[in-house]
Amino acid sequence: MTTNIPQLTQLAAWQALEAHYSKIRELHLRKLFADDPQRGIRMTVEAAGIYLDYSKHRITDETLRLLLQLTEESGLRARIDAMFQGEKINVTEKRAVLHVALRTPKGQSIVVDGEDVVPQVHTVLDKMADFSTRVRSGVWKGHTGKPIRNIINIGIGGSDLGPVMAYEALRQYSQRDLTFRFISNIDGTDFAEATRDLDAAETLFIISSKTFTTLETMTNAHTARDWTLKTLKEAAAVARHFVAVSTNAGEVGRFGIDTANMFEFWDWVGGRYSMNSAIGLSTRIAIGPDNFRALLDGAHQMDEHFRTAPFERNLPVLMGLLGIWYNNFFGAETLAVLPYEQYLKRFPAYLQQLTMESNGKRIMLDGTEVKYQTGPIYWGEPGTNGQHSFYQLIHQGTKLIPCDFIGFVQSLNSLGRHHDLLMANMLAQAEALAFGKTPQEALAESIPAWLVPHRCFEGNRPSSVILLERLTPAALGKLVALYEHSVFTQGAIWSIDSFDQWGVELGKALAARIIPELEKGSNCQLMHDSSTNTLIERYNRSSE
Ligand code: G6Q
Repeated sequence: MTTNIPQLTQLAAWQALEAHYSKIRELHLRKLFADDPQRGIRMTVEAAGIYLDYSKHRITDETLRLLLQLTEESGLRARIDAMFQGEKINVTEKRAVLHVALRTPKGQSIVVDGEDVVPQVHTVLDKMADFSTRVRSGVWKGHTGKPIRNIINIGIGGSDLGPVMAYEALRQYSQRDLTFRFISNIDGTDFAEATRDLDAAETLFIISSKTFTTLETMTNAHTARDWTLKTLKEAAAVARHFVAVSTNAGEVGRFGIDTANMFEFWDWVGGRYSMNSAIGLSTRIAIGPDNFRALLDGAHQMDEHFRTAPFERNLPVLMGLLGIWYNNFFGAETLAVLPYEQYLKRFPAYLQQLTMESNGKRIMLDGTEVKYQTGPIYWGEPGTNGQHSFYQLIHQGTKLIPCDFIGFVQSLNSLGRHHDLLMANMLAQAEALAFGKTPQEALAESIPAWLVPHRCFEGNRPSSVILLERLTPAALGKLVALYEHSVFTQGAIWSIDSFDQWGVELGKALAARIIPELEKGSNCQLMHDSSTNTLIERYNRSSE
């Protein structure tokens, strides 16, 4: 593939940013705030119901000006337009990238290969609405006539992390008399524990797999079929207890699922960008069609903001640029995502795939190697739990770790003072990271001189505060789209393909080679390296 891409490090804006970085690298947030009493008011943006305070970042107006210049010189606007217009921007897989179409309202159009995809999206959404209403109301019965009470999504990666995260995030809106479980791991423990207390006659499996060939998912799907038939005996039971979400009707049919019970999506929806597609079927059953619609509407609002807002007021663009500033100039290797909302406990895990599978690349669109760092490591845990574990390193360690704090003004479970205490902690952490505690301040607290070095906080540790009103389905849609587009912004500037994932292939191929070597009675001659051979021999000896 030959593509004309800008040589990032040669751009005037990049070089100006390098010079600017060497001037302001030591500048402390204490000084930046002291010099500008309006900073915490000025350096904020509000859009689509999300308030972003980016004042506690190690930036000046000049930093922002140069980062915005970088978007111009690197052609970000054209890349955004290309995505929304359905161009095949996933160049290594020759595919369009249109998760935004999944939340485009009826009546609008996005054309791929001469075909408007929006009506297809709504046909599937309508089919999902009808099916989820029948399951929720008990009209959809199992093989013995009992209503379905348990819904198990079997999928992995993009066909699991979005559904799990969304179910946990929106539990408050879920139909509480239904039980939802998610099986992803090929480790049999995952299946065994998810099903041990369930009655097969009341259990519906959603087999979620874009390709319908993924080893983990197909192994779990076959185990699920055996588990179901062990109780229900007749093969006809499969039709009442299994539905599929896939792009591969042939394999779905071969598995024995009636393709009338298949919910379709398309190759222009990447796995990690698929939670708004039929992959969200479990979410839709859990929260109902209206709430699911609100989730899509929220995401669409953020899509429109990203597509149309000027970059200096554009939330995903600003977040993406701040990430580049730390990743490429300060050399920060990671970013912590810290939701102060228990329902978002799986959000960091979801973001890990979204960000790292998208931007963990070293080859550019033209096939040459990057000369700069790309995607940082994302990680995190909900507050306040993280405060009692790893925050020590963020406050006083030797590494620079920018943080995203995510909080909500209203709690979904208001219990006494809990929410005020939660939010006080979030705000205090951002404040402590930014401003720290000086030796003078420590001494003024009568801390003995010998202890002062241990009790000081240098501060100047950057963070964003992302504040929303309330965790609703719409708010979740906006948050997800915010991060999706921030990942897009970074990938576009780094000139990498954020939508492929070739890095997962080699391990899969090698596993396929090892599988027969671990099977009982196998006499394969082992041809690996000495380490792998010895480990295989040891495993085979012990498992005999
Ligand atoms: C995501 C990846 C990957 C994928 C899984 C499951 O972007 O493509 O995580 O979602 O490997 O694939 P299937 O849905 O095809 O089973």
